[in-house]
Amino acid sequence: MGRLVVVSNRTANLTKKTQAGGLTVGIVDALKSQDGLWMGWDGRISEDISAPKQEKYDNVTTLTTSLTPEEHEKYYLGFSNKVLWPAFHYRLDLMDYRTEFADCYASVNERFAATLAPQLKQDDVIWVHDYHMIPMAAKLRQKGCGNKIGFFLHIPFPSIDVFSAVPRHEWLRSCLLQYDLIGFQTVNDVQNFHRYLKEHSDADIISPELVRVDGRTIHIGHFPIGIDVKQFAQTSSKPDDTVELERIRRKMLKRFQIISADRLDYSKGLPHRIKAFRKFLDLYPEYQGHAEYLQIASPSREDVTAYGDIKSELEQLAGAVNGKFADFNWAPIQYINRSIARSKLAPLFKSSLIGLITPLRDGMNLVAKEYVAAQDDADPGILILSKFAGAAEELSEALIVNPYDINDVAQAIQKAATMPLAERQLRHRKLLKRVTEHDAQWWQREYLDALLGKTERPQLIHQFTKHSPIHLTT
Ligand code: ADQ
Repeated sequence: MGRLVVVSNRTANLTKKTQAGGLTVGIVDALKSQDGLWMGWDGRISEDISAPKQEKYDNVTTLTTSLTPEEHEKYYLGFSNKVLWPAFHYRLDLMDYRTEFADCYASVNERFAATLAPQLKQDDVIWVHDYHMIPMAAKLRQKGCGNKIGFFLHIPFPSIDVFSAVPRHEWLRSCLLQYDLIGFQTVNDVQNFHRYLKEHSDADIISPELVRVDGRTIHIGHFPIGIDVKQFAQTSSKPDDTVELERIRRKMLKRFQIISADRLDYSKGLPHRIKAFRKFLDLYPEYQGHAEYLQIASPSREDVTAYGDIKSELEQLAGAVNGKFADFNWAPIQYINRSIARSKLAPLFKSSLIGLITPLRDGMNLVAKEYVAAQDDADPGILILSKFAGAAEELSEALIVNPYDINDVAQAIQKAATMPLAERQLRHRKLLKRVTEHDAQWWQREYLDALLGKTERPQLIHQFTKHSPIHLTT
C-alpha cells in the first residue's frame, strides 16, 4: 500500500493528541503509520478559497481549504446539517430541504475532489469520512481516479422509508456505490442499507456485505468505532483536586452522582433524560437529597435553529426540576453548557456511580465507551445506555433502555442505584473487555484491512447478536 489519504469535513489539530476523541486517535494513528495525507475544511469561512494550505506534522501532511460564506450556509449548515443529519437521525420533521443546498453540497465535494486529485499517487488508498462527503468517490472517479476508495459513515444509516424520504436519495445511493468499501457502525446499519438496495436499486446483491454494480464489486461491513482505552483510563486516574473534593463531599452526605456528557444536539435525547430523572425523583422520593445529576452539554451548530430551540427547552426543564426539588443544600441537576477538558471529564466519569447515555439515535456514542474505560475495576459505576445508540449492539451488559420511555429510564436509574457491588463488577468486566478489544486502533486496522482486501469478514454480521445474558455465577 502507498500512502493513506483521508478526506473528511474537518481535519483535526494534529499537535493536540491528548485532547482528541476516538475518531481522531484512530485516524491519526493510521495516517502516521502510512505517511498520510489528510484533507478537509480548515474551519474558516472566507471569500478567498484560491489557495489550499499544506502543512506537515512528522510524516502526516494536511491539505486544507476554507469554505466561502455561501458554501458554509448551503453545504455545511444546509444539506449536511439541515437535511442529512436530521434525516439520518430519524428527524424528518426537522429536515429543511432546498435544491440549492443539494447543488452546493455537490459542488463543494467537486471542489474538494479537484483540489485532491492532482496530489494523488497511483497506489494511494483513500478513506472518506461521513455524511458531508458522500459524493467524494464519484467526483474523484469522474477525474479518472482508479484508486481504492473507502467510505465510513459515523452516523446511523436509517431505515428504508426514512432514507427514501431524503430528496435525491437515488443520487446519494449511486454516489455510495462508487466506493470499494462502505463501512457502517453497526449490523443494524448494514441491514438497513441492504434492505434499501434490494428495494431501490438494480445492483446485483450477492449478500448484505457484497454487491456488484457495472462490473465493480462493492464490499459493505460494520466497523464499530472505538476509543483509546488506555489513554482515557490513565486520564481518569490522574488526581484532580476539585473532582476529588466533590467526591468526598458526596460520600460524607451519602450522595451519588449521575453523569451525562454530549454535544447539545436534539439526537442525544437530553430533554427526555431530564424528564426521566424528574420521574425518578417522583417515583423514588427517598433519593431526594441524595441523587445529583450532572449534565455537561457542549454547544454545537448554533447557527441551525433546531439547536437553539433545544438549548432553551433544556434550560427550562432543568430549572423546573431544580425549582421543584432543590433544597438550601442540594440541587438535583447541575447543568453545564460548555465543553470540558478531557483531563476533567475522565475523572468526573470515574467519580460518578451512573453514566446516563440515552440518545434517541446515535451512530455509536463514544461517551458510553469512555464512561466504561474510566471506571475503577474494584468499585465500578453502571452504564445506562439507550437501545438506539450504536454502542448498544456491543455493550449489552449495560442497562439497556428505551429513551422514549421515561418510566423505563427512571426505573433503570433506581436499579443502578441499588445494584450490588458483585453485579456491578461483573457487568463492568464484560463491558471493559469488549471496549478494550474494539478500541480505536482495532477499528482503523479492521477497516483498512478490509479496504485492502486483507481480511474476509463473512460471519461478522452475526457477531454482536450472540452475547449471552448476565449470569452472576460465572
Ligand atoms: P458525536 O455525535 O460528536 O460523534 P460521540 O460519539 O458521543 O458523539 O463523541 C463525542 C466526543 O466528544 C466524545 O469523545 C466526548 O467525550 C466528547 N464530548 C461530548 N460532550 C462533551 C463536553 N461537554 N465536553 C467535552 N467533551 C465532550 C459522531 C456520531 C457518533 C459517533 C462518533 C464517532 O454522532 O455516534 O460515535 O461520531 O464515530
